[in-house]
Amino acid sequence: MKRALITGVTGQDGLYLSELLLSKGYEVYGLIRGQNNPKIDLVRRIVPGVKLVTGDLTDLSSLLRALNVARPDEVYNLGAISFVAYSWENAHLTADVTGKGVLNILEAIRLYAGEDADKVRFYQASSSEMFGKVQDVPQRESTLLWPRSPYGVAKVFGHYMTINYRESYGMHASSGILFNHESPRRGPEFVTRKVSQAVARIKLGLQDDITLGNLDAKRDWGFAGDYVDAMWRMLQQDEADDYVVATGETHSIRELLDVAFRHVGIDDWEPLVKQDPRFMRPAEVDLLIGDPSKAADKLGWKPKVGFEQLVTMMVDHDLAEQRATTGL
Ligand code: NAP
Ligand code: F7E
Repeated sequence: MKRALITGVTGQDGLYLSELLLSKGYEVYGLIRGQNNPKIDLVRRIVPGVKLVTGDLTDLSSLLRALNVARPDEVYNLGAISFVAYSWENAHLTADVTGKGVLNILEAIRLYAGEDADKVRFYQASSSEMFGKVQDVPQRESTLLWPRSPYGVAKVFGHYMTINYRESYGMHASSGILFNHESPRRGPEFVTRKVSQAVARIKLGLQDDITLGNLDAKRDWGFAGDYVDAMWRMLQQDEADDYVVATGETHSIRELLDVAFRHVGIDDWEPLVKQDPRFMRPAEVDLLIGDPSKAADKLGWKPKVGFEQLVTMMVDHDLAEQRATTGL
């Protein structure tokens, strides 16, 4: 039975990855931070098979302890401060968790495993935000990185640290450059879930309108359940490497609104959408579209859920959730 340790187990991807690994017969350990993390109940409900170990990415000794408990064959480093807008307001913290946290977990693995460090396979959750002011369209593994936020800069540090540990110590350390991926488990601070929740509430008469920022940005949005499968596939390769994981399609926030509102029978959404500079970013990433051909060729990975299916799945989920909580 293989053993895996997941940091960020309480997050969207941590939950999907836990389900995937448990279904493959893994013994799964999830790192939980904080003395009374409110998301523990969620993890216990959705993936009761996961064993919880306490630790924080900013605390190297806690990571060493967690490794000694989990004794993992595979480590998936999904823990991060992941909300880009928040990273400007908390840039040092973002650098410590999202950036230096990667160094901490890599170093903890090296100290824990010693000469066998190559036997503990490592996945780093890198991000398309590293492409920022994009230098190629579509973006691929070789595209020059030009991050536009403290989050993006921290992810670049983690990406290169992962490559450095691979090259310096022969570690099986892979970096997955994942484009935006969403689901009904997405945090409500991200635009897709903010829209799906608001559309459901507007449809049910619980909310009048929604206030957003930049409607013209374009993202390559996929389904989180598909993307955790790509993470797992990376760690099953003989050699560690870096991979872009994306759908190869891009859509604007306006198109997201089109699909979400149309799904509940509202064609003209303009009167229901307000804009506020509060939701604009000091530096925007205008266009993301990934080229997933390396992941397709080497990992045999392909996304299964398309953009419309993703958005309607999220709206349907939020309609059901709002109905259940309000009794409507
Ligand atoms: P998420 O839902 O925001 O989850 C982030 C996780 O990080 C949570 O479990 C959180 O735990 C944990 N965390 C925060 N600070 C920590 C710390 N100091 N020590 C240990 N854990 C900590 O993010 P996600 O969408 O699942 O994304 C997973 C990873 O992929 C993240 O690294 C993200 O940056 C990256 N990524 C995401 C996307 C995407 O579109 N979703 C795309 C590319 C890359 P708490 O419950 O304790 O807060
Ligand atoms: O923004 C625009 C916003 O916050 C998407 C993270 O998982 O994916 C995610 O980062 C776009 C941006 O995601 C609102 O300006 C407009 O252009 O949903 P988001 P993100 O910043 O792309 C990457 C790959 C990650 O790695 C990150 O961890 O939508 N937008 N109006 C808005 N965004 C938000 N959140 N709220 C608005 O009201």
